[in-house]
Amino acid sequence: MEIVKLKSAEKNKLINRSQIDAESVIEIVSDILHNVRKDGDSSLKFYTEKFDNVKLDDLKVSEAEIKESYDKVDAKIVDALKKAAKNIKKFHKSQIPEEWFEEVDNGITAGQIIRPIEIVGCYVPGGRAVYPSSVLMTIIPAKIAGVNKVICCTPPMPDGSVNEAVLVAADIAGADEIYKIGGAQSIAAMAFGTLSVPKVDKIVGPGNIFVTAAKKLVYGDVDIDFPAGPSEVLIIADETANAEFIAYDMMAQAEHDPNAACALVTTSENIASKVNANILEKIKYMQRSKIIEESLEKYGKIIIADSLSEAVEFANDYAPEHLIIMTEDPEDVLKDIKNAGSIFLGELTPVAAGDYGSGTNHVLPTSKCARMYSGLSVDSFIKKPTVQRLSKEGVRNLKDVVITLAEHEGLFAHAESFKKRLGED
Ligand code: HSO
Ligand code: ZN
Repeated sequence: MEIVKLKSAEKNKLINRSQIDAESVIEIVSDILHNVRKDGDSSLKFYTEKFDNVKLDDLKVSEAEIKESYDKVDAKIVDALKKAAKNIKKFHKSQIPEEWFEEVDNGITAGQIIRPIEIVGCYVPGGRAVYPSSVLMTIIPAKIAGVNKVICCTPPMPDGSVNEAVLVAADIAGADEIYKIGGAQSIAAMAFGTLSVPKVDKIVGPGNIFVTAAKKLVYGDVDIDFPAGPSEVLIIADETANAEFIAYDMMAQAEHDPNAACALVTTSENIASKVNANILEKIKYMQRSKIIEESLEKYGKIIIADSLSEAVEFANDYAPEHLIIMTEDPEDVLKDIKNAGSIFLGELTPVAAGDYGSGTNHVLPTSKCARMYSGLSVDSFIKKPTVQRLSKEGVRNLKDVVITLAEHEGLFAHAESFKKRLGED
């Protein structure tokens, strides 16, 4: 990888990475959405045959299939999923917000109550990215938030089955229903509802470009999480960092996708060249070396900063999905971090910890979206209706504000509704 100086390089070029070009598939996705909305299940079966090469009579995964999946999955994997689920549950329970009320002014109390979304749909990709861990990450926070029904959609294999580890993970996480539907057609099914698939209020979970385009198009009919692009990591390191660890952290993210973006910004030229040498040496032994090579070639960067504060400023501009801070005092650096999906402190905390078991969520904003989005959390699945109550004193207290502003806005029924409470005309 090329090693560049932050000062001399064009910052925008360094920050730039793969963008999700949903525009390019809008037409075919719109067509799919339209047809599923019009023809329901028969259209879902048509697309499943067309895209997944299987003719299905029943789109729903049966209880028996879920039971059998446990026998097909190695006991070690079931155990690992259970342990991961335990930590993810514990972490997300702490995210449950409190309801509150306060006296805003004399006689006026107001506050917020917490209510879960009623029904949620989680998309689980097939293909290269069959990740049972992501099944835990989408379903568990919804269940912890108190969502009444969580359904899952995932593409079937040509024999009509669904990946057994995905089924086990969905069962451990507490999914209520699982459907063998993938792609844009599954997003349409969940957004509009069909005879077999219930209409949901919110759709979450990563997917390919068709899924992402479909989610964007149904936004408004339902809520969605955020557009999910290829994985990313940015590492901030000083001279105390471990170059070998950094090399593996970069390769770990790069192996997700040829379009993944992995960058290191460091104050140490020594670390920069050591990381480069480590990657060159180790890449050939990695099972996914082709994907890693392609990703690092396209979006891999090693950048030298003059100071730690310059590195932090760069990180904030980069707004990475994952940020690793490998410096002498990571907590001190953390104070100045503004934009990042999930943050990993110290050399013993690889992104893989958060991917699988530290409890935090790994469905995170990419492509600079960490500037305005947080990752999936309990908050993603709740609403906070506001509540207020006025006493006689409160009505008297607020009279001038309400009547004056209502009359100014020409809304005399508003003013009148208030005057009535005062017992005045
Ligand atoms: N790092 C990925 C999530 C994942 N890793 C799933 C392993 N499995 C999110 O960018
Ligand atoms: Zn990962």
